[in-house]
Amino acid sequence: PEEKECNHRLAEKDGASLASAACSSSVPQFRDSEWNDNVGYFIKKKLRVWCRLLDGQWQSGQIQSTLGEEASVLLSDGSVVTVSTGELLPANPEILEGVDDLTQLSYLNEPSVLHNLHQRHSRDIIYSKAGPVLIAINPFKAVQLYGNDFVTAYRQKLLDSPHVYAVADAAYTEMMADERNQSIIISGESGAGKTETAKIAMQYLAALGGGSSGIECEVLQTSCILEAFGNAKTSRNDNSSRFGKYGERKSRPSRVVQLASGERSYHIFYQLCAGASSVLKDKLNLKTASEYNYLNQSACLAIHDVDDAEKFHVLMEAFKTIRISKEDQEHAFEMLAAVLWLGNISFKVVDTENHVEVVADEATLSAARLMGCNAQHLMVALSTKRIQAGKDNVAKKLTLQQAIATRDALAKFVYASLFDWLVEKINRSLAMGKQHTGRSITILDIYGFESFTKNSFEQFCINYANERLQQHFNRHLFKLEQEEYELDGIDWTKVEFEDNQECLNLFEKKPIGLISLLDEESNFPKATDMTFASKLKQHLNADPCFKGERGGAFSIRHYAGEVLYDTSGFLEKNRDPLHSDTLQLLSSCSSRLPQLFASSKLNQLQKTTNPSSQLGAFDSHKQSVGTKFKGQLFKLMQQLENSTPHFIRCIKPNSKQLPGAYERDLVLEQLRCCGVLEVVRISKSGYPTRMTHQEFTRRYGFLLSENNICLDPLSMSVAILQQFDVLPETYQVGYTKLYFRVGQIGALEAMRKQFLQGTLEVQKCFRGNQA
Ligand code: AD9
Ligand code: MG
Repeated sequence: PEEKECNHRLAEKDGASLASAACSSSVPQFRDSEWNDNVGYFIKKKLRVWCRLLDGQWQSGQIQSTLGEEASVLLSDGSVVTVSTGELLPANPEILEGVDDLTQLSYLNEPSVLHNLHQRHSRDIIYSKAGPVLIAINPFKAVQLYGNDFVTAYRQKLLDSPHVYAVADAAYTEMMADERNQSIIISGESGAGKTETAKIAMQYLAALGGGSSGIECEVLQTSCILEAFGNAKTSRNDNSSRFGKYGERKSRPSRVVQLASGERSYHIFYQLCAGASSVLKDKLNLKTASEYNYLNQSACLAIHDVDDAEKFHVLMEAFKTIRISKEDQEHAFEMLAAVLWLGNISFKVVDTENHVEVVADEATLSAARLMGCNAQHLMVALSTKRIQAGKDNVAKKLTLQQAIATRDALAKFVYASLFDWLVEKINRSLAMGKQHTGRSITILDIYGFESFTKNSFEQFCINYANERLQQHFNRHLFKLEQEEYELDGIDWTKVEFEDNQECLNLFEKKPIGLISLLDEESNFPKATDMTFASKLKQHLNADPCFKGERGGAFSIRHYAGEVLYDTSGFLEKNRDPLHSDTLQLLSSCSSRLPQLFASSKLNQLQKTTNPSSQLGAFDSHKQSVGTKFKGQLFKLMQQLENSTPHFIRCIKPNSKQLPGAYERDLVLEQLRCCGVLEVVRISKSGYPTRMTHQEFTRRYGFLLSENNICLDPLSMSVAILQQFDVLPETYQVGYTKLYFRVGQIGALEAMRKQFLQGTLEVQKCFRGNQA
């Protein structure tokens, strides 16, 4: 180690003496990709580089010498390694260490981006920017960045470091100034902090609403209600949002009927069982959570440090604040209890073909009573299916498996409808009683792009949605850039942007896009996942974004990379499992909610199919899950397109939910998936570094000879650029700013540093003489 230490010092000293001789040559021009030809320059100027070691990790260092394709590099820990020059990338000059905005970096390669975020994370600076995008790294601990003082500081622009508050403030200010709706789009993987971030944004907006006006209270109570009904404990997040207003989330209402070990169903079920008053319990014939099949199957009934009974009381208060009437609350609780009792309904097999009848026990009677239907009708609906035989309708008995599926589909449908109904209520309540301006800020908390080793229908839907959002994002970014360039008199045709329209066409084309083909196969009784896979191959193999793979798999080239999908389960998951018989049963109920749920489902169908279609025709006109998803997505996109978007990408720095730990590969993967690297790439293709002429001349003006100093800032900028032979294709001169291609400032900075060091040497010398 001693020897290494020695080496290191030697190198530093060497650097200093070299520096005094520098500063006469012109600035070399190169992009990241061409930089290998300029390794010599990095050696000469002792510039920092990133070096990929055998374990795949990047470390910073300085090239000492090169021989053919090999370079010897002095690493920052003092050791010297020999690597192929292909394993080297340029690192950023020190003044760019830990910058607020990644696009300010001269070199936007992966190690530089990762290092910058890591630096900030280790200092508890959890927010950064990548151009217009806010990056939020989950701290997994309380950070002192929120509260009234911070709200005030951001409101009054006393603070300008990246923050959710700054994003919320921009949305609010633009809404007021432009009279345009705004949207804050938050994405990231499970546990990355989307919901917390959404709440922080809401806190800010609520505080602007005037604190005591009551808006604050109401808005925050809203998230309390939505969390109770929409969130659940998963293995990755104790408070995971499993149910959103927009977009089917992973395993959407499936969570009602099926749980994995260590996971819970929606919080509200446990809260209700633990916290309901004895009067309410009697009314609902409610037992403890452990007695319900839908809750006890995962052997996980409680969450560490969470008191469900207390949460229930908080929820009741929230209902009161939001003005959900006592009657509506009770209707909602009845539906919850009905769902729980449905899960306890059992079947007995009556013949050798595994056909079943429903057991008429407490579960069946309670479920029927809570929904307000005839118990006999419920039993028939759950154990038979009416089919058209010639002109007649005949009831066919279901097998055990079919009956269970029918029962679970009913439970899921009731819960999903209840959630939608509640969201509607809350929105109406919030809109009431305020002088409604007609303008709004939508906060969207949406699951990010996913790529696992095995990807199924859920990933297919999620990634499709993210592809749409990415296009929205690209177009917005393009528009922003174009506007800025045009305003400043820059020729923007030299900036290239990539669009992902091809990939979207692959999903949406009719009649031979992925979704259409999936629907076609789902409607074909004899089809299997394998016939679906070969159909895709047959029709889509010429598509550049598609590739048929072996064993019923296929891959799609998404903006964030290629994803391999396994078709097994696709057809089943795409089919709407709700039978027309079940829907008929619901519309015959005497309780208000089941009726409402049935009629809104029928309405939805009539909008998308033949207006004359009746209940009986439901099965043949049923909308597939994929098509319904596409419809919801289009509606969402329409809403987003009518608003000014603001983007926040949440990053999970480690998979153990620990404060302080930073797993580079995990972060890199997320940066890629949530499009941050894409922003960086887009920035690279334009002119990512911008400086006003004033800023530029202030920093580099001293490099000029005396007779240029009196010029105006724009002319001075041009003079500096000319004096140092900066190639014209690497910059553009705007009215107010200079626009540089990526990497240019780094080279100018190196020159400036060397010049200053040179001056320093002279000064030292001078002072020495004086003494
Ligand atoms: V999921 O897709 O809904 O499973 P989210 O929503 O991305 O997920 P969530 O917001 O629930 O994640 O955050 C997970 C946990 O990270 C929280 O429960 C907090 O303990 C922690 N977290 C997230 N953001 C912050 C923060 N800004 N400050 C402190 C945070 N803790
Ligand atoms: Mg969440």
